Amino acid sequence: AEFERTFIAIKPDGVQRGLIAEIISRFERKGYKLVAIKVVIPSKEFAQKHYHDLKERPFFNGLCDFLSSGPVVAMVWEGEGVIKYGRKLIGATDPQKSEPGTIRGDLAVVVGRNIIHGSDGPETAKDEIDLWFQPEELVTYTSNAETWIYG
Ligand code: YYY
Ligand code: MG
Repeated sequence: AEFERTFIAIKPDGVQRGLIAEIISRFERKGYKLVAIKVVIPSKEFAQKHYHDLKERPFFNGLCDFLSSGPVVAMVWEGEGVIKYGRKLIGATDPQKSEPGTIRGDLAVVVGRNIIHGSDGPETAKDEIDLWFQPEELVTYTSNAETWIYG
């Protein structure tokens, strides 16, 4: 089956803290399918493109400095409802307000170091996947588990 796709990135704090496997496993165990992954250090200009919607915000410059400060694990995850539910797995932007059980709720403390990014809707998911990945980097395949996840 073909489902929607979302862009998920483990930010430099998540990578440096050794949380890559922990974060990936939450999406994997849920039943979502990984269709692209790479490790990159984005340039500041690239970070500004990624966060262009926030360019008027006071934290924009620091945010872009931070995103470009080290390796990021960029991913595309696929599944039914993955854009919206992926945001649920991630939790509220401010980890102080994220529920326990969410990635930010369990693993982060402050908003400026909230370890993970996820697209906030279908439009941004498409734009962010196009920004971070070439089409040929996205792999279409059938997971053996699919029939057990979706029936
Ligand atoms: O989508 P999400 O990451 O949950 O939040 P956004 O409102 O898109 O902000 C992007 C990013 O900016 C957020 O993950 C942390 C940072 N940020 C901040 O440092 N201070 C704020 N008051 C709001 C957001
Ligand atoms: Mg956002």
